[in-house]
Amino acid sequence: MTISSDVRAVLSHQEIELPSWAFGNSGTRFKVFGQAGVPRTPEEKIADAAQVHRHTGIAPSVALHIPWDRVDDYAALAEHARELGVRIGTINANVFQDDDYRLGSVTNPDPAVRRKALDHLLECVDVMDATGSRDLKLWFADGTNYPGQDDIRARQDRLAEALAAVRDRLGPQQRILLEYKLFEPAFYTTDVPDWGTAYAHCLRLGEQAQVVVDTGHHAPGTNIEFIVAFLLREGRLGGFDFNSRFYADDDLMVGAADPFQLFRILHEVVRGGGLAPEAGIAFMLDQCHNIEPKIPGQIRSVLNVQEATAKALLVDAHALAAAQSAGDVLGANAVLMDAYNTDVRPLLAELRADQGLDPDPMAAYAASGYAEKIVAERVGGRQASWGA
Ligand code: AOS
Ligand code: ZN
Ligand code: ZN
Repeated sequence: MTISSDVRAVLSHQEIELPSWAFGNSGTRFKVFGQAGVPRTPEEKIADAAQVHRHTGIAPSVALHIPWDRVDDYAALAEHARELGVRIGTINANVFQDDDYRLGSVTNPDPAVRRKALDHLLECVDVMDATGSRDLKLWFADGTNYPGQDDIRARQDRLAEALAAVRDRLGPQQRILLEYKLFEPAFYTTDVPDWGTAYAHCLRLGEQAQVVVDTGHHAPGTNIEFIVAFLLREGRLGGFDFNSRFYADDDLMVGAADPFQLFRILHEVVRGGGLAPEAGIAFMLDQCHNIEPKIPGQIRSVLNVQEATAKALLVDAHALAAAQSAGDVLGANAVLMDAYNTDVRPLLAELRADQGLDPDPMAAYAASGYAEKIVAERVGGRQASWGA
């Protein structure tokens, strides 16, 4: 099978953003398994991300997490990224790790804690100014554990106030990406628990606020592709945090648990025009590689998204529309399944060869010597989650 020029064009400008925290040691609350050669600094995390881009050709940006990636000079960090052939992407704020945030950050009943949290969010916009980043990703761990613990409505008011203050601080090209999550770490109420809550806040905030869909943040059985279709149709899908899950927010490699779901999501992205650069959808990974090696884990994830995208692009849109309008249930389903069941790996290998890349990025990385080099050079690598 040869790849059509349209499909090739779309695939060749696809971009997937890597999270800096995927390269450091990470684990569960039970154990963090350290790996040799993990980065000690934000500069080294960016170098590892650049290595993923070198082999895949479609991962040209890396998301930072403040304060895990705090440096004195963010413009210099952005320059470092450029020298390595990548750029700094989304800035992720962190208002969940300080003792002060026990009862919440921007929704905390204590105005002094709310002020501290807001100051951090505004500091993140300063970082964006220095790095040239477009997006500020906001995920709040805020919520309550017990009925009656705090006033649900008042917490929404406090949230709205903080979000509006951040919105007012944004430059014209900058955006808030508001992420929702069903539960955890709060177990009774979460202040942004679902896409509807995020969407309602974004509507009030205006055009510069968009919803982020983290694929691990829903109740089991939730139809995520419906959410994607809806938000895209409303012009409010800002991006994805891709990962996969078997149970809750597992943060496993995207496409590992349910490649068919990933395909269904990307089909809706294609259907809604979300792959066009002007749609502004940020395709990000949000994963933790607890037991697998990190750089190959990221390469595998990027390839999984690319394969699902290629399959989604192979859906015969005319045949699908014809079957749908004829009420041909089985025929319409067959059109989708034909695309999903296509082995796109040869097409993608061909595309990479045409771009001057090794057709097999996993093998190319293994043969590159980079893994051995970082093990030899880096001693005392950092944990992703609480080394600032
Ligand atoms: C938390 O569950 C979320 O997925 C966030 O995106 C989180 O901020 C990210 O994992 C790193 O901070
Ligand atoms: Zn996330
Ligand atoms: Zn998450």
